[in-house]
Order: sequence, then C-alpha cells, then structure tokens
Amino acid sequence: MDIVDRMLAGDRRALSRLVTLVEQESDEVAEVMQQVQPHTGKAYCIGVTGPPGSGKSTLVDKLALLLRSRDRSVGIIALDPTSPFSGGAILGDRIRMDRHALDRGVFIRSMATRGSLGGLARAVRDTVRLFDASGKDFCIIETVGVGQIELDIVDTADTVAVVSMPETGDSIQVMKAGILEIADILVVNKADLPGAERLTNDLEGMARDNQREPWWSVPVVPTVAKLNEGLEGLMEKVEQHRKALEETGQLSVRRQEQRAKELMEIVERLIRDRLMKGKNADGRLGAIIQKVAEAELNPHSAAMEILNDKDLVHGWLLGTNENP
Ligand SMILES: Nc1nc2c(ncn2[C@@H]2O[C@H](COP(=O)(O)OP(=O)(O)OP(=O)(O)O)[C@@H](O)[C@H]2O)c(=O)[nH]1
Ligand SMILES: [Mg+2]
Repeated sequence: MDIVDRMLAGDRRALSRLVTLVEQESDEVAEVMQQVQPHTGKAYCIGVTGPPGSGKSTLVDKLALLLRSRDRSVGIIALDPTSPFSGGAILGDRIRMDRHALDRGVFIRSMATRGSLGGLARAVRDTVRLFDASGKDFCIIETVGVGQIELDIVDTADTVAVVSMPETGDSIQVMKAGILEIADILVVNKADLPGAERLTNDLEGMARDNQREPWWSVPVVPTVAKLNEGLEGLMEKVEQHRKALEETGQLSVRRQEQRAKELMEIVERLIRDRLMKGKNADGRLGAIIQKVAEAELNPHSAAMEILNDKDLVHGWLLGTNENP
C-alpha cells in the first residue's frame, strides 16, 4: 500500500491516517500490519499510569523533552478516559502538545475510550507498531488508573511506571494490589508537596515486601515533573529495567506472550462478529437464540447445539454462509 510506504518514509500525515484506520478497526488493518511488521521490533515502549491529576501528562511531556535532548525520537499515545476528571486536563494537554508540534521527532496522538475497551487496547498495540515502524526510538503510553483496561493496555509496554502523588496516599492502599501487579517503577511525583517522603517510604516498603521477579526490585523514584526535576533519575531506572529485561531474555518472552494473547483476542472477536452476523441472517441460529431467550432451552445445551452443528456455525465461521 502506498500510504504505508509514505509512512515508512517519514510522512507524518500518512502515519496519522494509518492510526485512524487502526482506531476505526478498518478491514484494511490486516494488510497494513502485514506490510508494517518487518519494520517493527526496535522501539522501546514505556507505559505511564496512575490516578487522575497525579501529573502523568506533565511527566510524559518532560520525559519526551529529555529523550529529544538525547536525540531520540518519541511517539506518545495519550488515552483520554473521557472521565469527568480529565475534562480540565485536555486543554493543558493540547498546550503541551503544541510545544512539540514543530518537532518532527515527536508524534502525539490522543485516543478516547469510545466503545469497546478491547478495541482500544488493540488500537493501542497497533499504534505502537506504527510508531515503531515509522522509526520512533521510544513509545510512551499515558493512561489513567490501574483497572482492567489499564492492565490490558500497559501490557503493551515494556516498562510500566505507576505515578502517585502525596495526596493519593489513601488511595494507594486501595490501588495497592493493582499497582504492584503492574509497576516496574514507582514514581512519586509532586515530591515538592508535604507527605512525599512518607509516601516514598511506604511504597519502598510495599515494593520490598512484594517483589515479583528475582532479577528486578521495583524502585521508587521521586520527581517534580512541573519543575523538570528527577526525570534523569527516572530515565536511568527505565534503562536499567530495559537492560535487566534484555539480559534475562524477559523482553522477548514478554513480547512473545503478548503477541500470542493478542492473536487469541483477535480470533475471539472475529468469531463473535461472525456469529452476530449469523444471528441476524440465519433463521435457525436466530431460532435457537429465541428459545434460550424464552427459557425453553438452557444456554449451555444451546451453545453445544450450535457448536456441534457443522452446517450452521462452521458455515458462518468459515464464511461460506455469507450470502445465504
Ligand atoms: N506541585 C506539583 N504540581 C505538579 C507537578 N507535576 C504536575 N503538577 C500539576 O498537577 C496538575 C495535573 O497534572 P497533569 O500532568 O495534567 O496530570 P495527569 O495525571 O496527566 O492528569 P489526568 O490526565 O487528568 O489524569 C497540573 O496542574 C500540573 O501542573 C509537580 O511535580 N508538583
Ligand atoms: Mg493527563
């Protein structure tokens, strides 16, 4: 495809349009990704997550500046959760983005949680690949919170930094399990505010007591993103984590697991899509669904009936019933 070639040659508008294709889950995505694949595998991906207002965007912005000062190119994906909290942040984000607008080494894309969360996670993964193929050295994903969506999304990242700030001290307890499950680095931002030291100590204790991997102790890094303080220290930890992942072989293990999981998700989605098509177009399938709806048939038996009927579902799954 022409547009992929243009993107590979550094055309930003082509990159932007391809991200849109991916976001819209266009039918062309498979072809695009086939062409993009050989050019991927070089970018390093950093996930930045944490509660609303903890300073993630400020931090990501400063991290991008730091990387640019080292002549590294950066692609940023900012996930706007369309939550009431972030309403005020959008303008600020836009101003920050404008600062990078003339810098060809930075590409920023916001994505909203519109419909399916699974769809968003897929779009993020493919966008990372597009950034990678377009030659970005680093990819940064900013997302709010530590719920299931974030878990799925930060899975994409090689190194995950969870940002907290002094006022979130109480919610840290609530997020504790989630944080320790995903954080490779803990950032205490707004270290200029009272309570930062206590939070740092608490997190250090938590990290010590819950070490996940023998080869990595999750560090706690204080930053004052607003004043551009602590960013070098953070980047140093990212590089250390990267080195540990590479030396233990975990980087390729993680990426392999991620790709296998992604495949299963895509297969599941395609089956579901085809089944939905069949539901509307195939009278027999519709009839079974109706029976279940009216409690005439239990859903377990109905599911087996569908799966055991070669003609019915296999036809749909293989696409041979496309035009009955
Ligand atoms: N005191 C202090 N304020 C900071 C620091 N870093 C960021 N802020 C401020 O905190 C506010 C929120 O910053 P953002 O970067 O928008 O936070 P965010 O986590 O991206 O917020 P959402 O995207 O809405 O979840 C802004 O007013 C920043 O200026 C810091 O180190 N110290
Ligand atoms: Mg933000």
